[in-house]
Amino acid sequence: MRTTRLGIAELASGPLSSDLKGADEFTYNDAYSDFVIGDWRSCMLWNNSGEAADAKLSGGQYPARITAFGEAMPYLRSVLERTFRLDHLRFGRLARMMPGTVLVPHRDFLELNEGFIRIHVPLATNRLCLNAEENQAFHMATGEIWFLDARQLHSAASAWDRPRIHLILDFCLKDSPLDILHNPSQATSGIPEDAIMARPPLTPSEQAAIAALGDLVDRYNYRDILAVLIRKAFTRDLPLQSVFDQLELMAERSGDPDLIDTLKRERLYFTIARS
Ligand code: YCP
Ligand code: CO
Repeated sequence: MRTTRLGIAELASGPLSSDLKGADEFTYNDAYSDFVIGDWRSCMLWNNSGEAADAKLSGGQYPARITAFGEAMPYLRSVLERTFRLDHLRFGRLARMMPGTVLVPHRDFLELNEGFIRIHVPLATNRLCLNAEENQAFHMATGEIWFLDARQLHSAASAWDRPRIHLILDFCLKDSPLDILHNPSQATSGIPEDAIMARPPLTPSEQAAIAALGDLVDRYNYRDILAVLIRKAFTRDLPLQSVFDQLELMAERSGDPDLIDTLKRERLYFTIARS
């Protein structure tokens, strides 16, 4: 199944905000910081060991064990127990994305033998918080339950001035992603229209401005230029793969062989293989 909105979790704003207030004080880890430009951190609520310090996804056992941080969100836990078949849950995390952050376009699960059914439930978000997949940008609203096909190239960006908080759940189930729900509704297909951001094409002068960054790029600033390109992909019709293409063209224009080599390696790591 491709990325789809599966349904809506009924979240009562009072009890949810009291859970989230507590979550302000949780310890967020730096796992996966190489995918982040800005500040994106996560906090384990369920994992293999029940120890929040085990911060990375791995193969392993289910049902997952709840951590002390998971226990400290009793309202969220009650909603999740009612909504999801938690006996198939492997990992549950809070992901906190700070203002101005972007994720480098990547595919997930490349380092694992098997992937998971990846679910996002936004808990605190705004229309200025977007995800992108291949050649689409979209917004996931508070309480919506999304299946994200995380094996597709994807990214995220926030232009909101507050932390974007998502719950990320990884399930192990051979059946359709819909089967992680106690009460699956009609299967829809693809990203719904009302979630998609209109992205007009790059204007000729924007294209020229991007090409000219090849005169500026070097090994000290290429992450900044990468961030500019990623951000542009959320407002302009710029497929995520072409973010890497454009950066590679700039590196070639710069004539720096080390930079060209670094970009090739990084693109491979984010999109093809982690070894
Ligand atoms: C995600 N993938 O797409 C995560 C963020 C890196 C791995 C961190 O939400
Ligand atoms: Co990802």
